Amino acid sequence: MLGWEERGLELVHSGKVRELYADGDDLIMVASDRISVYDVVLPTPVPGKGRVLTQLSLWWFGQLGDVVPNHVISGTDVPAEWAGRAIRCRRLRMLPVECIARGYLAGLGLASYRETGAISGVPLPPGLGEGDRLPEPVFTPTTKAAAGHDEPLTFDEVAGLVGGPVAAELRSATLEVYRQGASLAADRGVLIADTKLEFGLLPDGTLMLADEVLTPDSSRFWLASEWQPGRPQRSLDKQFVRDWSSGLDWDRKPPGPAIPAEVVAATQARYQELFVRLTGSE
Ligand code: PZK
Repeated sequence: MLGWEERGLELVHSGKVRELYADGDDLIMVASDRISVYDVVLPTPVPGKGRVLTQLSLWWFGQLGDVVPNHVISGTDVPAEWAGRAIRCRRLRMLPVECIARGYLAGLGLASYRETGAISGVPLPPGLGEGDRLPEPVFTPTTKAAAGHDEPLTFDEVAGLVGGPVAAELRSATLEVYRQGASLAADRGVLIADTKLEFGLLPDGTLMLADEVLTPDSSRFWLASEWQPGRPQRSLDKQFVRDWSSGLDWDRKPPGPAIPAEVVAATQARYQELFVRLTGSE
């Protein structure tokens, strides 16, 4: 079989768990079976993870196509070696903002709220605690740092980066994708606490949803039946890996530990269960 180099593809970006290739004018995004916890990629893959996340993302792009157009060209016209875990997409002019929507208080949103009572300049009511549902979803964008951590941006700072009209489009598209996605997921017993979206522009200025959408790598998924505000929530996908690794003598710095087979198997089953629950298909 020809490898990607012999087929004239060019590796344009290698992320922690995904790669991006150029194929002529198109891009091909390839999801691996690598898994990260506490931002560290572990040496043991979770077989099938790349396929489940790719198929979930494709399903969401289809569900959300009437909210905002997206970069997908094809989920099948990809090199055979990546079948099922790659997406052919349109190359866009990417906007330098991580577009985050939050419907529940967790992670960096919780940290910011505890310090200032606000997230990304949006004031929230007093008295909220960890895991609480917010009265309204909020747009909490950040920078896209090449290295190090992303920094919160206010709406006015986003407007300074991309212009006022595009900033307004980003905010409304992000909140609408979150609202529709979270509502559909909640009907199926899954809470989406927050999600990170990326957008780009066509040459004519049309805003397009890019990257991956509403996967557990870009969002916090909680099982509705397990939701207990007031404490940290169990993550639907990586909880077995977290629980197992918290019992180790590991400082959460690379290199991470190898994952035992039973933890891999339980994690595979969680990804598959999430896919079936949300999409209703195997
Ligand atoms: C693009 N990334 C992040 C994603 C990685 C890195 N449609 C597009 N057009 C132009 N650029 C991008 C996209 C998309 N999506 C996305 N960087 C550039 C990224 C996946 C794997 F390694």
